[in-house]
Amino acid sequence: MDKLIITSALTGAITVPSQSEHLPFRTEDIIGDAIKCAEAGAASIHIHARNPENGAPSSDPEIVYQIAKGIKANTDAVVCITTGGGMGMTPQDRLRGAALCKPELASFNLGSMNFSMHPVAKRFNKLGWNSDWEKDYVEGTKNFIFSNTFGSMEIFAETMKEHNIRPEFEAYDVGHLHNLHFLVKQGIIEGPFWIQFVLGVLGGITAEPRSLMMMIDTADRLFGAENYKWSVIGVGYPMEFHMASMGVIMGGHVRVGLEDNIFIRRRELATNPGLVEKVVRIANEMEREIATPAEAREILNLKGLDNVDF
Ligand code: KMH
Ligand code: ZN
Repeated sequence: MDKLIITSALTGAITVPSQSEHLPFRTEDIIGDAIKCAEAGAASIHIHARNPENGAPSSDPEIVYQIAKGIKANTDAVVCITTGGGMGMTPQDRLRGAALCKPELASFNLGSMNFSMHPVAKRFNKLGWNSDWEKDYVEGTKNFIFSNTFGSMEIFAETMKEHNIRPEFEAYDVGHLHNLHFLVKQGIIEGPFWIQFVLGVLGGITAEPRSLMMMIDTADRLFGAENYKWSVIGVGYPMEFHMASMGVIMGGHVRVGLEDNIFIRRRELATNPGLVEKVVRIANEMEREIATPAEAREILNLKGLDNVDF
């Protein structure tokens, strides 16, 4: 087995500050968490920008740049910049940060889907929200379609090729793997692939062991096991740790972070470094070694920190 690549997804665009006091949204706090996660064992840091004033998801490329630069100044972790963005952003908005920074990795979402967290709103309608935008944002996901058409996927592919960015393919359901296969057959994308199985989004496949097995079986059949590496993230608690454990024992890789899950144990809020530390403990118990950023670069064949623009 390869050494284990741990990705930390620090803040994302679905968790809102009312859900956790530990969710970083100020630029310096996002950078601070990235440094601590890298020290804890994360080889890759998945970043989104937030409005530093109120914590709302942002597509401002300047903020993305500041975050990426702050991480690079303090760690050699791989920086993976989102192109998934958040609700209300166009594909062009979503690409701006990656196009400016030309990172080693950027997310590449493999299909359109419902993408909802509206059940969370019920709880905070009772408890109260920290900021005005949160209620509308969370409730608004009930009617949100996360748009990744074939037209926009072509644009994502062209832009990433132009800037020599390796895509991290985000697959939320089995059909997304067939979409990737189609893009490959069309000559739009070439292997080998780095695929993140994002399981448990309301609108995608569940974060259950049998769902992950189906994703792996499908990817093996479409691409051949030797032509791709996979990582998994289970959205929500305790699914994040169930999927992490499977990633560890099956030779895949693992993503964790407050972007997708806010608990470390039942009813106990997590911190980003705490989530990485928990995966390291699971991996240690299973005698799976943890990859350094340098080893992750080798495993994923990345262009290196000297070739990014931040
Ligand atoms: N938070 C994940 C469910 C992206 O950034 O491109 C979605 C995600 C997408 O990570
Ligand atoms: Zn993300």
